[in-house]
Formats: sequence, C-alpha cells, structure tokens
Amino acid sequence: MKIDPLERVARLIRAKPTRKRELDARLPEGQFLTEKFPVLSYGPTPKIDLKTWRLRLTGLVEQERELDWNEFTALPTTTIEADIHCVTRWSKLDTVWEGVALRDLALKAKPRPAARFVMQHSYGGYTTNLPLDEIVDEDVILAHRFDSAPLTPEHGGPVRVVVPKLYFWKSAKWVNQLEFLPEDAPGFWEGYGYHNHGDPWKEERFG
Ligand SMILES: Nc1nc2c(c(=O)[nH]1)N[C@H]1C(S)=C(S)[C@@H](COP(=O)(O)O)O[C@H]1N2
Ligand SMILES: [Mo]
Repeated sequence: MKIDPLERVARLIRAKPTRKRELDARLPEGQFLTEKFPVLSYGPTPKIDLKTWRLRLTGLVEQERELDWNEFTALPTTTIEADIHCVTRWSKLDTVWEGVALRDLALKAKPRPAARFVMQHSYGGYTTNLPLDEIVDEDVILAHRFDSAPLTPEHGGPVRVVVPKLYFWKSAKWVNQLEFLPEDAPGFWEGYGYHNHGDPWKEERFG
C-alpha cells in the first residue's frame, strides 16, 4: 500500500513530536515537503551516448580540457547528502548523490585570475550561471549517481551539476560544458526573470 506523503509526515510527528520541528527547520519559507522526486525539464530529455559524451572545460582557463566518459569516471568522487529545493516550492530531504567535486574539475583546467563566474551548459541548450567562489565548496558536484545507482536520463543522466545551497534550477542536468567567464551573464531561467543568485533561505526566487 502506498502511503500519502502528508499522512507519512503526520505519522512521523505522532511517533516523535520533535520530528516536526526538525523537519520545519530544514524547510525554507514557502516550501513544502515531498517524498516523490518530480521531474522538471524545459524541453525533452536528450538521448546521450556514453561513447560520444564529452565534458568541456572552456573560457578563461590556462588549459582548455575535454574529458570523455572513461576519463571523467576515473576521477576521485565525493558522496553528498543534500536537501533540494525547487523554486516551484517542493523540497526533498536527504537525497544522496555521488560525483566529482566542481572544485577538482576547475583545478584541472586552472581558471585564470580574471575568471569569476561559471556558466553550466547542457545538451539541449539549457544554461545556468554561478559565481566561481560558490563552486569551490566540497558539496558542489558533477553527479553521475543518485541513490546508489547511475543517474537516470530524466534527472540529468549521465551527468548533472548539484548545488545544494541554491534553488534546484541552478543545478543543470545533462551537463557538457563548464565555461569560465570574467563577468556574470544570465543563464536560461535567469534571462526569463528568475533571480540571478537563487538562495532558497533568502527566497531569491525572482529578479
Ligand atoms: N538541462 C536542464 N537542466 C535543468 C532543467 C532543465 O530544464 N534543463 N531544469 C532545472 C529545474 S527548474 C529544476 S527544479 C531541476 C529539476 O531536476 P529534476 O528533474 O531532477 O527534479 O533541474 C534543473 N536543471
Ligand atoms: Mo525548478
């Protein structure tokens, strides 16, 4: 029998009264909890063959790089446990991702001193921007595994960015390029009025 998520939360609260406070403390203003994993994609899920998959590190770097699947998966990985928050108001707690820290990838390409922003580019054309100093945290990864299994195509497989501290539109699916830039530029949703930064704890939703 499938238990309704709200019923599940109600049961948890009955079982342990402090649990509600714990959950509330982890939910930013204006968000609700879901146990599901909604799929939010603008456009179709691209078909990506691992044989032709490439990750390019470009722009203001000492050494532009292009990694194939074998090279990428040979890099040391980190596992993170993260709460994710979509600007459409669902939040999902305790998601587990495994991948390569963006910081380690950046070090491979050696960003020049003038590089201050990173544009994530995806198969299909989606883009989203981040300040360079926010990708250096250990919990910002290019993930290829979710929940101990290869990342499924609809959630961004083979590889997506995960930036737990920002709304989830800042975590591009199907990533194929990280571009280092001297100045900020809006990505796809930022160009349509989403906030440039996107901190869920400050409700940086729009403009
Ligand atoms: N390439 C690409 N990445 C994307 C999107 C997209 O449409 N295309 N949607 C973003 C948005 S708005 C959200 S909330 C999350 C959703 O990820 P999910 O489908 O795995 O839940 O992916 C983000 N990354
Ligand atoms: Mo989203």
